[in-house]
Amino acid sequence: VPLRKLLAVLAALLGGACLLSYYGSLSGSGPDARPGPDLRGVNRERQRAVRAAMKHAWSGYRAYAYGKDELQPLTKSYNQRWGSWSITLVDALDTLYLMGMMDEYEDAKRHVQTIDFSKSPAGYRVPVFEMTIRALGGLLGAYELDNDPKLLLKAKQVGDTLAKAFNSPTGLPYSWLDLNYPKSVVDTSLCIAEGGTLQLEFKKLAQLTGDKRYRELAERASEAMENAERPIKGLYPTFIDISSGKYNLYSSYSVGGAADSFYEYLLKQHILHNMRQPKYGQQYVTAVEAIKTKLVGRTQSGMPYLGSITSPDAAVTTAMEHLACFFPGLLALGAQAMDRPQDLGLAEELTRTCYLSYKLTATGLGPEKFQITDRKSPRMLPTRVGTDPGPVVPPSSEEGVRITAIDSRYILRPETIESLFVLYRVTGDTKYQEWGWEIFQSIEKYTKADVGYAAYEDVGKTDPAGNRADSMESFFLAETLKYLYLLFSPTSLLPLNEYVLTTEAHPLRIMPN
Ligand code: DMJ
Repeated sequence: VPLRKLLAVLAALLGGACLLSYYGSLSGSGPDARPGPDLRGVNRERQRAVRAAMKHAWSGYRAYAYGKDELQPLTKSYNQRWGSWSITLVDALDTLYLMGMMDEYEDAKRHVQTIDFSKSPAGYRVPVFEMTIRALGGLLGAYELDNDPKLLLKAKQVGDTLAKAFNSPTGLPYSWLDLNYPKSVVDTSLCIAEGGTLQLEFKKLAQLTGDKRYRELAERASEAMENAERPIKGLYPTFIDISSGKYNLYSSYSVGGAADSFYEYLLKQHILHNMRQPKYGQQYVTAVEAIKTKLVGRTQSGMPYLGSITSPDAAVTTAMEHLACFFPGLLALGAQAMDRPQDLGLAEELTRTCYLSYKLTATGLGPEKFQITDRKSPRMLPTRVGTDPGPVVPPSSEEGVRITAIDSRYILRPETIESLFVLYRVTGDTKYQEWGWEIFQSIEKYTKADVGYAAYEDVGKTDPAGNRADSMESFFLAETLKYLYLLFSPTSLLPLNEYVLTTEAHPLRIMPN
């Protein structure tokens, strides 16, 4: 006990993460349990720099937007576009904790007690998916680290509010809730990310409260999505009708926005259940096989990207969304968790594509949507429908390809850094740390404002003053900075054989079954 105490005090003095296990344990098994890099070296410096970025983001929020939803960094003001649930503060709790910013954490935790998650302003419609991943996930993630029962009570309050959305004929949740009316807002169409990204949070809430009702709601939604008829085995149309439970067969198929985290939660539910409920693992594997065949395109020289299709036989589109850049990390996590080494090569190639989408712009920031083409033969390869693109030789140098922004904004999103983090954990290859450090420096150079960090309008333009936008999304603190911090930390900080990270990067302990 005295040694552990001493370590804890040392940890606090060093200003690193406050988790005793961070310093006190390198136990576990599997590739993820390798001892991490020496924190006295360059990664210690990098970790400090990321922590300083979090301090800057938080102190801006604290000074100009405390208790409000989002800081508006350029006008030094705030907005309440998330129903006045202090969303930045709630989403950032576990990042503060992990980085050992304990004064800020305790201060934020006190504020949480003042939020009434059963109410929202007149006329405001609560977005069920966003509030699940940001508010419920944020409170659960903090509770998993800190064990303060007051956090769990607040998580329960959020869960009880959001549970009202499942009151539909099919069990699929409504997208929006108006808490000032007796019923949910009745809408018909739901995207699969909305229906399939509640399961980790609701199942964890059921485990921690002992109330199985939350788990049943999540499972009923999953079953409705799994059992509805679909034309392509393993792929799910992006939209489903809430009342009939039928997919809209004219919607597109992709792993980008509106679909992304649906696929993520197939694998992550399997992991959360400690691999003891094989059906989610099987669904994930079937999905991955279909995604590899239908949604991976290649340039002439073989650089892969992730596009979308609009019908079973259509060619994959040539545009890739930043949002889809989470997928290489998921593939790598699945390669490890499902013992599918055959997925790792594609995971590495796609991570490189996402990294190049940053590296090859003028700012080193990645666009919201882009096309990757070869410099020599910029025409895209006609897509081979119905075949796994298979191994091909990538261009010999990074200069062999070009990035064209289709939507040139960078809104402080995390997905590429998330994949760098997972790839680093799974492969141990330190090039992912180097790539993450490059990206972090671009974030510092172009998006850091006097107060907080600001979204960027055009990654092709190097004039920060003319390109910063007055927005700092909560996921910048919840995800982008957390993944960067973890990338430079020992692997014993949130080992992936003990925790699963939600789509908003909130850590949940893997359950016994
Ligand atoms: C986050 O809120 C979540 O990762 C979500 O699943 C989609 N992407 C945003 C951040 O880009």
